[in-house]
Amino acid sequence: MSSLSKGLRRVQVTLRWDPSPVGATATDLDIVAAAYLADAPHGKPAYLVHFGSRSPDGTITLNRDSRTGQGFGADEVMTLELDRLSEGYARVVVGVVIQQRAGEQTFSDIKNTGVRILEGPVELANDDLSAVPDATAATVAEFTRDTAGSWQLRTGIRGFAADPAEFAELMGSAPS
Ligand SMILES: [Ca+2]
Repeated sequence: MSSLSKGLRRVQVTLRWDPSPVGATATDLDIVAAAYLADAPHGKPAYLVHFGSRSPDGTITLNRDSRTGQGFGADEVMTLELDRLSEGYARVVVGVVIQQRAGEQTFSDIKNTGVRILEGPVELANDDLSAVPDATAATVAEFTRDTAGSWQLRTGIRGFAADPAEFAELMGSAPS
């Protein structure tokens, strides 16, 4: 075991997208995090964090929420204080979901998406959602606690055809 690998401590996930054209209904994407307990890492989430739901212990926070994608830089920002999560939690999955009040939209309808994962000034991942054009939601990051207790990141985009409520139930499932 390398003593240099201390694991992740405080991570930010940022999301950006271009607003829909003038006259079209606004496009609303949301960052969602789901925390899982060690005894059910792929089961039902212990809790969810999104624009309408906070983490019970304040360790995962949505700092910025956008309903349109307008403005410069990151439209949504979530902070995960992994080193403060209680030992009962073994896994946190972060995803992006399209709110469907404007009708059925997929990522192919949304221009210039961008997802970045940062720890302080260090960029851990930088991707977009173009790999899953037919999806309405996607997981973008998986944080797991290893046997030494350190948090590790697994990146990769996995698309889902699910509404926000269905996605919340499915986002932690093991890949089929
Ligand atoms: Ca939003």
